[in-house]
Amino acid sequence: MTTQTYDIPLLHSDHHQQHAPTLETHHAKILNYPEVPRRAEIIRGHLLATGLMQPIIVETAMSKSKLCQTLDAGMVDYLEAISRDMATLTTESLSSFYSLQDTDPAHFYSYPSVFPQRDRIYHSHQSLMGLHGYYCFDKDAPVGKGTWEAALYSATIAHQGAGMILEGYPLVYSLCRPPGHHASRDLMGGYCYFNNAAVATTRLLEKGTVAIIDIDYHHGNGTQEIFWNEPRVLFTSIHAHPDGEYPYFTGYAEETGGPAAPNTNLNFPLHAGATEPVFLAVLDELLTGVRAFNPASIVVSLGFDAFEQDPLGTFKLKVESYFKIAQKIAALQLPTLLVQEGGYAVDMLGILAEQFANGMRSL
Ligand code: SP5
Ligand code: ZN
Repeated sequence: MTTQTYDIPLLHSDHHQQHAPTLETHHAKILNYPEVPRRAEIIRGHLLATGLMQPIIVETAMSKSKLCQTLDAGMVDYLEAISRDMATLTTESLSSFYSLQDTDPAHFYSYPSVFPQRDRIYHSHQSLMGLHGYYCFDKDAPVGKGTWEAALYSATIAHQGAGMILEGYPLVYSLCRPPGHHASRDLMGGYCYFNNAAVATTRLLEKGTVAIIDIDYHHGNGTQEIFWNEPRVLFTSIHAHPDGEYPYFTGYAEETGGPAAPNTNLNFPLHAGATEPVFLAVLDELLTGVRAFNPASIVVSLGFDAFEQDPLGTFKLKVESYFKIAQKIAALQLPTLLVQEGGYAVDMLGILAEQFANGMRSL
């Protein structure tokens, strides 16, 4: 008897471990930062134990010039500069500037405290703190000394995954961390620095049109913005309604694409507490839109925060829901790149990822 192994490439790297903020604020309350290194470690460990996956360690970072085919060079350079600056901090320099913070430089993360509006800047020079806010849309993209490498390798994992799809693999799992879908060309936020799914999509455009299916609980405002006016990319998303959920300003069904790309943006906002039947019915509608677009390949922005146990979400998806969602996406029978986004019920993430990978096996 031969044992059949099903080898889905699983691309990952250890560099994310050096990006580990511990705190975020919410209405002036200090909370634990939910986007922790263990998220990726649990998924990697669990998926490798299934025997479904072929592990590939990404060892070489993509070039900045490739990154800047999708992202703004000023933002990329800035993240590198501030992250390297953080590495030069000493306990003395820290305590004099940030007397209220943790004064261990290894644990220090810079948070923006002002968000300069771009039509209200009168001087070409800006301080590092001014620039941090300049490249953020919220306060939830803290930068430490390991953040640059983590973000760069996360984007590289997505880029290399797209390369494997171009080589002919039907299904690839890019285990990106930090996540990316809230970040746009020139703005970071929502635990996101570089938009990994967008970097992958840009590369996949070599092969033809691309449809992005974003099932993270939160709207992928960054991805939507990057491809807003791009007729070769269909962005589709199911997420919590922006009236009551982060990111609050995008995700409405009325957002359908820019003047050069009408009807290439499909948003399906759901009310808080949405259950599996509601989610799957809307997914069918979304997939009808994807089929009509007739893409050459698919990028799934794979968040697990619509799961019922997620501490940030309100949806009620079950473990098996992720198998069913994947089956429906696999039924498109198109080359598919999975790009890891959010999901904060950390102990369950491996199980959810396995369900999803199993559901995709008909590809
Ligand atoms: C990639 C991704 O999933 N980013 C999500 C960013 C969500 N940020 C909003 C944080 C809201 C504060 N947390 C409240 C915890 C309630 N238990
Ligand atoms: Zn999310």
